[in-house]
Amino acid sequence: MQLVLHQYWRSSSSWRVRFALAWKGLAYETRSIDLLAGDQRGAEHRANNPAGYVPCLVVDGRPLGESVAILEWLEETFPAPPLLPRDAWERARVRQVVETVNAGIQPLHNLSVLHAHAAEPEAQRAWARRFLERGLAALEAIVTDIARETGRDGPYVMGEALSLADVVIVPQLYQARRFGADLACCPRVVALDERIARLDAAIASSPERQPDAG
Ligand SMILES: N[C@@H](CCC(=O)N[C@@H](CS)C(=O)NCC(=O)O)C(=O)O
Repeated sequence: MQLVLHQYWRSSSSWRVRFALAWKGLAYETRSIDLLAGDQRGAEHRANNPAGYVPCLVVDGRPLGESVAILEWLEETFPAPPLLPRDAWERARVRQVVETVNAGIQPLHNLSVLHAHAAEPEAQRAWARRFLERGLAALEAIVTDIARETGRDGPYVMGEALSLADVVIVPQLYQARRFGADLACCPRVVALDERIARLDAAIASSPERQPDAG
């Protein structure tokens, strides 16, 4: 099976997919979509992903957009090593974390949203920080509640087993630091991030390791 990831080095949604591919030991090629040059809005990329965003995974010539749809497809197609728990309730808790990031935080600091909000970089950063800090405080409450509910206190969100919850946290914290968000609101998330970021799969998939890193 040929996997080609259309992505951008600093995109957190792209990093989620690279992290899962690395964790599952899957070989893939990359194509860089330069977000600063506007490649994501071009006809060629939109033919693959009509939303005009990265990432897009092209599987044997068939394109699939939306990082969470891609992560779920990867999990179903390559179930080992797993990134979702066996228990249905725990899977739902993992997805709650994933959607808190994917739907509740990341869209608000997306490039096109920042540009629509303001032309000045400092106003864009202030907007991003506002929603990052609100979202990360919610994420902190959720992962704290999961730890209490499961009785497992790390090293990862669901305990000993890495999950999609961890896969989305590391790229999100990377962006939070880029925008200068105050992380005092989420000490547990910061501690999780530090542990997850040490994994080989997180390091290999990190922005600075990508061929298009600038
Ligand atoms: N929910 C989408 C979000 C994709 C997304 O927002 N991608 C960003 C980079 S992380 C993007 O392509 N932004 C380009 C733009 O806003 O023009 C996903 O998870 O794939």
